[in-house]
Amino acid sequence: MIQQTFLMVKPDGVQRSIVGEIVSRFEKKGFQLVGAKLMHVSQDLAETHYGEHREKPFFKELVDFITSGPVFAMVWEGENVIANARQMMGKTNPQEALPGTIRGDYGLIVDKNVIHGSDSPESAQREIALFFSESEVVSYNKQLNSLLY
Ligand code: RTP
Ligand code: MG
Repeated sequence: MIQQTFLMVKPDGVQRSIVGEIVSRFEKKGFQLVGAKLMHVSQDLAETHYGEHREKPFFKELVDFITSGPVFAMVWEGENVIANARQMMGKTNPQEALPGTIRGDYGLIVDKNVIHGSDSPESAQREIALFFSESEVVSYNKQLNSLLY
């Protein structure tokens, strides 16, 4: 099923200049970029976005980190993109993420794990709406898609 997901290069990834590398991986896989912006995440947006972790011991640290510098927020579209992007990202803890995954190749510790990705269709819908207005998500046909599907 063709889906959309919300992906975000976290402040560590932006600081380390691997935004292009990360975008490139999803492009080469065959997914289609339909929304993107470099932005600061406000305290409010961070707390809403990570609301499911409000009671966790690492919540404050998580919010402080995601608001510490610009992030690169993206919407990606394609076949089964929600689960597939999570696979390409690797496990939450980069120490457990396999080589070849984004966190496995670029991350060292769980607090600074380079990228966020929606974990379900419900999360994807919620997070896309949180970060992007409707007019910022651009649907368009790519010739290439006829070679993929
Ligand atoms: P994300 O939401 O950022 O895509 O990561 P995820 O689904 O793989 O992991 P999740 O359980 O949603 O956790 C959100 C973020 O919280 C940080 N975390 N720290 N110190 C810890 O034990 C711990 N556990 C999670 C990570 O940065 C994780 O990405
Ligand atoms: Mg998560």
